[in-house]
Amino acid sequence: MTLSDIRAKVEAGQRLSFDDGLFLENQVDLFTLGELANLVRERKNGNVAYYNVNTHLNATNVCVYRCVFCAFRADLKSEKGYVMPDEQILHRAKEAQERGATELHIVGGLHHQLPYEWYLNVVRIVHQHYPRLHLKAYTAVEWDWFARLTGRPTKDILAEFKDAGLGSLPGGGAEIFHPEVRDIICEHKADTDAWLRIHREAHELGLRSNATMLYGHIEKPLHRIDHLCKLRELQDETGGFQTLIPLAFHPDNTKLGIDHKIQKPSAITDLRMIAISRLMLDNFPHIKAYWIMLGIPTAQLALSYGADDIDGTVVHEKIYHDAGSDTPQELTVAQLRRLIEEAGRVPVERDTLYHEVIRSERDWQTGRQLALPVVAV
Ligand code: V47
Ligand code: SF4
Repeated sequence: MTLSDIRAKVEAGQRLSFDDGLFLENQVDLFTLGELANLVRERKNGNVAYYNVNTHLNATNVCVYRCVFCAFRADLKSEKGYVMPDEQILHRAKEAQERGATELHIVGGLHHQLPYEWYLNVVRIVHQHYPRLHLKAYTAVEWDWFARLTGRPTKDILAEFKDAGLGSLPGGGAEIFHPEVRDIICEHKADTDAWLRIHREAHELGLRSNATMLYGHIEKPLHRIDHLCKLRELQDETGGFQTLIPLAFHPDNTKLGIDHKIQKPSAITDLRMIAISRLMLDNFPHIKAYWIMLGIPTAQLALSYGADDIDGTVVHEKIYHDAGSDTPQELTVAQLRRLIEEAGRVPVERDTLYHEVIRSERDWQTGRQLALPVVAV
């Protein structure tokens, strides 16, 4: 295999193999990766870069699990631990609505004592009071926890939440699927089969979802390519994934960072991950450069290395800021648009399901569907 073979495949829109992926990882320089990934990116999404107006809600940080990469979690009795009362949750949703947000991104810890009904209630009350907010809620790890709490199948639980107002699933909890890594960084929580099964079930129920990959710690190129191939396989089956968000490990305040003396990945690694993800995931419509995690300059560059989305205004972010991120908590729409334009792309506001948002001030309407997934659910 040579670079020209891979280039020919990319130009012809053909799928890259696992071995092609390893070749990209081990033998191809950043600029060539960027050139090839940009070809795919522009073929799929033209010159557009998407953003959305959203807010995060982490209703509790208390967590029974102890993923060694996580600086967000708190022990049950720790001073750092919190559980938001309903009033605070509704206040956060009200604030989001008043700012013109179209989406609330809801994830958190798996609390030792809170019952299943508490998590359901979060979605139910927010949806009842603010039905226009799309609720992108709970990772596969949380759905797996709800099944453990109730003894019920995850698909039933997803269906119950959908009736209560759940709009889609975020991509968290995927980390690295390969057991050589997963067994070290988060051996106790939902395993790979569970993560993939839950996303399959969500897609079967007509819910769309995102996927993530946590890189820049103890994983090797083969683990990352294996991860991407597993996601691609499920997407072939269901077509329900919208975007992959490659997540750079932030080591501050984490056991993994301290034990393995890990430095935050460099901008070069970040851009390589974005480009390789774009090249391997031929059936994912979007690749997201999450600005909170990458920092603004790298997120801007990523828009020329395969990414077509930079996530949203965000406002209240804890997972990365607890782990040492020095990005701001919030970007205004004007700032998001300017950073996209500066990168030479055309900013387009999207809703969670990639419909265009047509806005006059804080009022908004949903427009046409943008860049659909390749396979219909
Ligand atoms: O699953 C936790 C990661 C994820 C650290 O779906 C860390 O649109 C780096 O999934 N360093 C949660 N990463 C965040 C997430 C996400 C973010 C933005 C958009 C979407 C979406 C999803 O954060 C976790 C884990 O992989 N994470 N701690 C850390 N120290
Ligand atoms: Fe808990 Fe999620 Fe942190 Fe793991 S990553 S310790 S499941 S909050």
